[in-house]
Amino acid sequence: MKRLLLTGAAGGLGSAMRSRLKGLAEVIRVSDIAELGAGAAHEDVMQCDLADRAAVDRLVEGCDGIIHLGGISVEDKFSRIMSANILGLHNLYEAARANGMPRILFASSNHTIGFYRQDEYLDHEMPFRPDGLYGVSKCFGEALARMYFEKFGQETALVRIGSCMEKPKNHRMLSTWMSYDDFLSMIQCIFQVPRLGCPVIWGCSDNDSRWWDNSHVSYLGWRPKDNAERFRAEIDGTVPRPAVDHATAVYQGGPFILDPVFPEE
Ligand code: NAI
Ligand code: 15L
Repeated sequence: MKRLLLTGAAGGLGSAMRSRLKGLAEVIRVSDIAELGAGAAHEDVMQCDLADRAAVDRLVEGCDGIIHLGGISVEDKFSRIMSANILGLHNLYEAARANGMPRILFASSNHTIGFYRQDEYLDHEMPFRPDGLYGVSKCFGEALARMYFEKFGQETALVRIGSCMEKPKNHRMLSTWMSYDDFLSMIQCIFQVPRLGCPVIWGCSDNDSRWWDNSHVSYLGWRPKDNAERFRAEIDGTVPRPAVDHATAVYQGGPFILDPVFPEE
């Protein structure tokens, strides 16, 4: 691949993946609304607000692949979610359509299905049950990507990320955790597989207590290697376990279930 675009490169996950992407393409174009500093030799830095249509067109021009992590990543006011995750995503797909339809990895979220219970095992065909406006915006993103696939053939991996961070932080994340190494190997599979289509991919490691079934995407060749179980003793010893009937222990969305719908003021 010649040029791979990473949006959200200044964020938690973006900065963790940024250096790991070296070698996946000749140039990694890193972008965020936030300041990114100087790029490495293999990087091309472009600051960009996803809500700015013309700027997003320039951002996507010349790219053969897009890892789209940019946007609002937690519950927030609808106006902020709308600008980054709804308008911003539409801008990205229109820019992709005008620029040769580079394959896209869309960072969707487990909060599209947060109201399923933790004792349910989900496949990719279960209906959405978003747990807030943030989750709703990710449902919109998945639907938008699906429409661009059916109508124009634009390929996207709809990656419903669980909790991608260095290590799980609580009991829920023993189910939802995805290691950076497993995310990287997923990215490699997504951009290398001859035909991707527009699949939902559950973004979690090979956790003993996972809730999600990825058997429909075995054609990708992705085999996660990590397992959150190795952190169980540490979490049992350091993190208080919520009461069994507390929302964070009942629903897959965990604490997001309890977020209010924020007023616009
Ligand atoms: P983050 O909040 O740390 O990073 C998001 C980045 O997007 C930030 O650097 C922010 O400046 C940028 N951004 C926000 N609005 C923007 C706009 N209008 N234009 C351009 N850039 C904008 O989030 P994190 O944890 O790095 O997540 C990355 C992506 O993965 C997000 O889309 C999030 O929804 C998704 N995700 C992450 C999970 C995780 O465990 N880290 C779990 C599920 C989904
Ligand atoms: C998400 O969608 C968030 O972006 C991230 O910050 C984590 O909280 C994650 O879900 C999670 O559910 O753990």
